[in-house]
Amino acid sequence: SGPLKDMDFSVQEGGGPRILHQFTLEPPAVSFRASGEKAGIIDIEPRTGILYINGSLDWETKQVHKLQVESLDESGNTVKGPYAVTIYVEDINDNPPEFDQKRYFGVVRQNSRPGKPFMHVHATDRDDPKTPHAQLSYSILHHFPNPYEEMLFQIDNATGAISPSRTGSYYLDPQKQDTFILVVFVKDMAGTTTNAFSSSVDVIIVVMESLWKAPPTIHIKENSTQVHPVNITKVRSNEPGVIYDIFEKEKLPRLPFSISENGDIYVTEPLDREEKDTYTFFVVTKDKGGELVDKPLQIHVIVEDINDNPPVCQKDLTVIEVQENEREGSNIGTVFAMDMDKKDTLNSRLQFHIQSQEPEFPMKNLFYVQQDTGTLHLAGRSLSKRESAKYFLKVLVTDPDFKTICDVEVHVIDINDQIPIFEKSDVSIFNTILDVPI
Ligand SMILES: [Ca+2]
Ligand SMILES: [Ca+2]
Ligand SMILES: [Ca+2]
Ligand SMILES: [Ca+2]
Repeated sequence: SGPLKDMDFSVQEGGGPRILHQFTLEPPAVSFRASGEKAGIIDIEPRTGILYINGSLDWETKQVHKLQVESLDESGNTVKGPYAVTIYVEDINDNPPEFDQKRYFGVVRQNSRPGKPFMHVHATDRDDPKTPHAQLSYSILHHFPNPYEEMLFQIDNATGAISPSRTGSYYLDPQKQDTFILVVFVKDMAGTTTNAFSSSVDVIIVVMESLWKAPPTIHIKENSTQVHPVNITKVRSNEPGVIYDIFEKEKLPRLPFSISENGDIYVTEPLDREEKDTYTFFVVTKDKGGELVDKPLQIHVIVEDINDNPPVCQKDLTVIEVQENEREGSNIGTVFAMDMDKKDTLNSRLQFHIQSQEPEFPMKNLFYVQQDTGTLHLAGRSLSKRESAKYFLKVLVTDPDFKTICDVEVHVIDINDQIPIFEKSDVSIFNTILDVPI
């Protein structure tokens, strides 16, 4: 108790009738009077000065009650005051959290990124949000069906955002199970005490097929004469408004592909299979903040061969030596040629023909070439150096569209040419040559 002055009080809500204070009378005052936000239960006893509450205050109804108190003399005139008496109501946890909806419906696409929310639940608690009484924590109580060890869905316990778990991102498949029911639980007191209030709600989730799928391997014919860029495929995100981008896997000096803002993929220039025959890159989607939205998709491109390379002779001139005593039919050497087009296809299939022989003495067709291997053989007879020491052959090498001529020179040699044996007279000539001063 004490004399009349400004005073503040804190009262817990729901506490029942009580006395807060007693003001002492100071002559000539004989009584007190209270006015203001009395809520029908707060008052002061005029003669004793007892300030009391005749019932329970409710924080959710009114958090502060402001009253004015004055003291009066016999004639009812104010002696002191009015003074401010303020009663602050303290919250207690007397309200359970309640979900905003009777039940929730959500749609999730197959292959969604783990942790990417596709829906939210939300509950409200009427208690003081500045206290744990209205701090809510969400969790998944039941998961029907629950076919894997880890749940397919997860909930952010603070925000109520529901997203696929890592397992869900991998296994969700509308072909296997297209509907799930989650029972989501919410507790106040931040979920930390067992005597918190709680509520639950059903969440029905439908799984839909993903639009975000890698297209099958793309085949592009090399050296296309079409006007570029040429649309080759498209991708579509499950999310609206994403930004598409291409992410290069190989460290290429340039990547001849682009993607439009709606996911159409283009080749930007003609490709050359002989330069590079496959391309692999990723398509990604990002949100406005630059965060990845979908899992990157791998795009695989195969450059298809066309016959755009003629055969090439390995040497400008192939020189072959043949001894006079080589028998007819003998293999005397090979004309080598290659073709840059795709191996083991007709585009690089080479065939060989002898187009001409110089001189045609003592007859034509002294040689033949195996048409699929390029090996040269003596035809009908052995060669004689006295008839001709050299023959010039033009060998025609063809693929299905191109032809190339490879030059071959055949040297006819005898044993003595091959292994020089110097007779005495020859040696003296040799020495004479060496003796000549330069
Ligand atoms: Ca509460
Ligand atoms: Ca309360
Ligand atoms: Ca070719
Ligand atoms: Ca080619």
